[in-house]
Amino acid sequence: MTTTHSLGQAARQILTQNDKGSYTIPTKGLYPYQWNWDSAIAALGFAEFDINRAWVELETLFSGQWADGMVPHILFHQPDSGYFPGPDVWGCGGPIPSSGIIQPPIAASMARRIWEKDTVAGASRMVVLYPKMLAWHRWIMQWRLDRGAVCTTHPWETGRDNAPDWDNTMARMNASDVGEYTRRDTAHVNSDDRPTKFDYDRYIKLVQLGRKLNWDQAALREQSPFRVADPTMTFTTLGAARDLLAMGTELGFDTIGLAEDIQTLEAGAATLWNTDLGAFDSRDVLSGEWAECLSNASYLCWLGGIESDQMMDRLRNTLETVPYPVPSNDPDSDTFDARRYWRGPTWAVVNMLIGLGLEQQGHHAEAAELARKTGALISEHGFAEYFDPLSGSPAGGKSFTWTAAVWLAWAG
Ligand code: 9YW
Repeated sequence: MTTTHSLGQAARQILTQNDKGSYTIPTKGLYPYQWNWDSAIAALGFAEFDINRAWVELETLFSGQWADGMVPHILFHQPDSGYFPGPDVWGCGGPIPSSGIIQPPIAASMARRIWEKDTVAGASRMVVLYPKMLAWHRWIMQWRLDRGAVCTTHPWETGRDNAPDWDNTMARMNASDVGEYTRRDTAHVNSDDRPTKFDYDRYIKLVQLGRKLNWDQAALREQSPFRVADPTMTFTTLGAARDLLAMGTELGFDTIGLAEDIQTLEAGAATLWNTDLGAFDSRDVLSGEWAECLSNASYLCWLGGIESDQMMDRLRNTLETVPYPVPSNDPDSDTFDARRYWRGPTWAVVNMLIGLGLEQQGHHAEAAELARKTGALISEHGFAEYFDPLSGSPAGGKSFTWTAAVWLAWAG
């Protein structure tokens, strides 16, 4: 029988095996670089047994920050032919070869939790880290708002690659001239569980457009066919703004504008409420259409400090009726697919972010229930990238960093 103790050891071992010295890869083979929000989660996991290594993880992430404040979604520290698209395709000019888009900005919220465990040494680490985190926040506020909600400019930015949230927007895009390319992801894992070629053509098309425009945000805002205000980006930015304000106030750092930003983002979060759906939803900024998607990101409202009785009713129902919650797509939706990446599967990492939000807002019973169910899922089915929400069966990459970190920091 596997005990909590031995699972804890296995989780540490995964972090250690995926540790490249100053950054952690999500999993061997499939994802051989440093990913932005994975790294913030890895840091929280490291903080359970090596707090210095936790800080180093965040410091390495911010060493890839661009001069304008942007923090890329992937840092290509070392060449690796096992992943596509690599730095040659992105054509970016930051201090470290990188992608040209971001990911959900959870680093500040994870940094706050690590700092609370380590306020003495943490205060000096924060002297360097805090201004960088604030600069990234300001970059997002400058370039990504629509009616106060935060927009994603690429499905990869939300970390929810092929979520049905983007289906209508992607269907309107023409990618017929994307050219030939070879995917590498399907060489590592089952292609039936991955985004389709239709999706990938459009992912690459958007990268080509960004590169053509030199990743100029003003030009991209004018010309990109993909701009969607989304719960992932909005709630994580809102949560990060609150955490930056709390840390900055406590440590006596620059907090100028943060209180106003929080008000702006709160108003933006309200624009994501789809009354007919009865949930927080994604909104295509260019067409004005709702995605009509209840996703696991809809439940990140609490992480953003936003209360919703209707979301709470839905969460309780999901906890009762779905065998392995929280599914990334509503099981009653026509687009639900229990195995295909962000179109149905349960992601332990999103569960933790939902759970941390619930705790922060004082919903302790629901937070504990979600942590218990996530812990059971991991202990029965291992440290997989994600899981089938109906059977619990593991899918995607194995020995996955963030699933191990979730066990250590929250579910174990
Ligand atoms: C890709 C690394 C990343 C995650 C994303 C996930 C996937 C990368 O893997 O995206 O190439 O599809 O969707 O959330 O950060 O784990």
